[in-house]
Amino acid sequence: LTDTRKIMKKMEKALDAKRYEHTLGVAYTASSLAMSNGINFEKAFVAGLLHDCAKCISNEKKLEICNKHNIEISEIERKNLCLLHAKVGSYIAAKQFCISDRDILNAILFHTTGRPGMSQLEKIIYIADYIEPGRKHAPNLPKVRKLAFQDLDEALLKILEDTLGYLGSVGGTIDPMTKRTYDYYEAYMR
Ligand code: DGI
Ligand code: FE
Ligand code: FE
Ligand code: FE
Repeated sequence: LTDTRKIMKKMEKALDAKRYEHTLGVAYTASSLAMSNGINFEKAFVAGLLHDCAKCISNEKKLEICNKHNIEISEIERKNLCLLHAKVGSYIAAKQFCISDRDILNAILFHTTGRPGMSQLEKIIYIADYIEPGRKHAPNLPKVRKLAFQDLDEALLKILEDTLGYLGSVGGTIDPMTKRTYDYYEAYMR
């Protein structure tokens, strides 16, 4: 793995102060979740540091990167360009941060929508993104925070449910992948 401190310095430059604070929150929360689940916490820390590496890139620039490197844009991403930060982030992690670990790249790629059959690391980044100490205003946060350290799958399902509920209430377009992930884990948990 590339030097963690170097990644931290680069992220501090690439992000605004608030987003960098969130990034550190996700990195430390993800490593804690990794520790309590007996998986590689250094990998979780790096994935946490990089998960939003494309968040402060303008929509125009994200589109430009996708066009230039033949990254496919789905219909829903085209309408909600913010969603693209996951795909572009995963690309940047590979190309600019020399991350070759597929699990880390997938954790970044699927951190916004999730996907059916997520790895432990993918779940941990998805959950840490939602519960990190600086995150506010999400419904059921105290409950989900507690749940996260008891059962990753239960926490994942609750976050997916609340995210779909939130998107429904504000009239946000639901990415088919978010719905598919919810349906998968809803059936899986029964
Ligand atoms: O980048 P962050 O803000 O840290 O977190 P994130 O990458 O999980 O993005 C969260 C935002 O993404 C939140 O406002 C909800 C939105 N989102 C998640 N799933 C979907 C979605 N937005 C749309 N339009 N459709 C989705 O399925
Ligand atoms: Fe994000
Ligand atoms: Fe998220
Ligand atoms: Fe995030």
